[in-house]
Amino acid sequence: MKKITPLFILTIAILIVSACAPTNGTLTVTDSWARPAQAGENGAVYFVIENGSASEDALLSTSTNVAEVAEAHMSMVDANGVASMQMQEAVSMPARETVKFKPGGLHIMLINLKQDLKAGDTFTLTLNFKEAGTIVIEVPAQEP
Ligand SMILES: [Cu+2]
Repeated sequence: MKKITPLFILTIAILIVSACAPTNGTLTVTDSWARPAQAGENGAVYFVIENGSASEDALLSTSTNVAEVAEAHMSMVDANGVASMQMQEAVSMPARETVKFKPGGLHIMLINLKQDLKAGDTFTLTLNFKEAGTIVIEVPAQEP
């Protein structure tokens, strides 16, 4: 009598966690950098946020020790070619999408820097999300 032996397949999931990618399991922040700037000036921070979850989230606020205020802005150019920036109350993070903060678009404006940001310096920026909570990232200052 033949006996069929069930084949058990063991699936091993390997979770690779990058030391450079702060994540809370749903949101991952990468490629952060800031423009070099001097104390008293305004600075700008850029990064990429990937929402790997099936639900929408939103970036509600940001803060840092190196500036009086850190807020999300959107750069835009109107029909007359005039550039301006608009403060964003919340930046939507659609499910399973990547949102890029980059020159000419979304950025975190550092208003009234308390210290110089020289190329090679790093500082921390705290990001507060509606669903995901708080993520703290390390931001290097570097030339674009
Ligand atoms: Cu701005």
